[in-house]
Amino acid sequence: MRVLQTFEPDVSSVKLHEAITEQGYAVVKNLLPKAELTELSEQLNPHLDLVELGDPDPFFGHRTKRFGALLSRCPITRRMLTNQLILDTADLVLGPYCVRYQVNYTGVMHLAPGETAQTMHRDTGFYPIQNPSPPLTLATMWAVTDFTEENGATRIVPGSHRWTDDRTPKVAEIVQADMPAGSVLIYNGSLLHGGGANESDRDRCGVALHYSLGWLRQEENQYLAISMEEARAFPEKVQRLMGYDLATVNLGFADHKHPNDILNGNAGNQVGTLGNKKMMEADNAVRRFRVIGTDSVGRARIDI
Ligand SMILES: O=C(O)CCC(=O)C(=O)O
Ligand SMILES: [Fe+2]
Repeated sequence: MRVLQTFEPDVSSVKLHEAITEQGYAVVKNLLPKAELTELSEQLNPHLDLVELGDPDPFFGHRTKRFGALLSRCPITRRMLTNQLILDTADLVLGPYCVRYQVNYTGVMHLAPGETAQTMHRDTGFYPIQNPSPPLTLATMWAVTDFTEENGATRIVPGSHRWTDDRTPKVAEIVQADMPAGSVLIYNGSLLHGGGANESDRDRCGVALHYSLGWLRQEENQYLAISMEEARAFPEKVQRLMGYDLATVNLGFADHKHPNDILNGNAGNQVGTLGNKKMMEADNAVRRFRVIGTDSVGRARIDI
């Protein structure tokens, strides 16, 4: 069994960036303070109670409860989303490839006893970009309960974010993100991974908050998942991450006005600034993607 790459909460973002670049992931133990973990559970529970098991799609799991719109349903996730260590790490991982990164997905993955292992996949599978590619998304999976090998801790394949699409992992290449509640698994969305099998007699609960390059379509549509009225009351940092911001100069405006001004009712009737000199400079510094092949390659989901 390979050893899981785990860090203490005082780890630097530089170290995490290094680990994620090299191995595709890092685990930070106990990053969420106990009081916040309790608050998170309390905010999740009423919603979990309403979800029925039995999703017909095996990928989503017959014994897994899922729901999204977490920035609305669980206010504490707004704080988790803007955790400084995570944002500093996202700046380093995603920053070179976009002017702004954004929320890609928010959701709960709650595995009841008896759930089987999920198909190994890349979260970036729906973007028609061959692997290996530069980072497209950065995922965080926060352990709400302990994650153990027995209860279905996320299975990951270290280094697989650098693999080509046709490579299948061997069992010996898989590691489980065994971590205590309050810890977080941070991974490049191109890393092969999947939920584990829950062979324990307790639920395994995780909260996923994903980020993506600002010029990609978001997996969870934040503008529909959360009403504008509600988003208006969020901290501006959260609003901007949701997408109420320009992704770069002239990208993401509404009626030729800045989306954050539209949201907050500050746009007026004038055409707004759709980027400034600083943003243009940042845009010029973004690394360019170059297409080196156009072969048709299938979207790999691997049962292992
Ligand atoms: O539940 C997990 O540990 C991972 C789930 C996952 O990767 C997914 O649903 O995309
Ligand atoms: Fe996934």
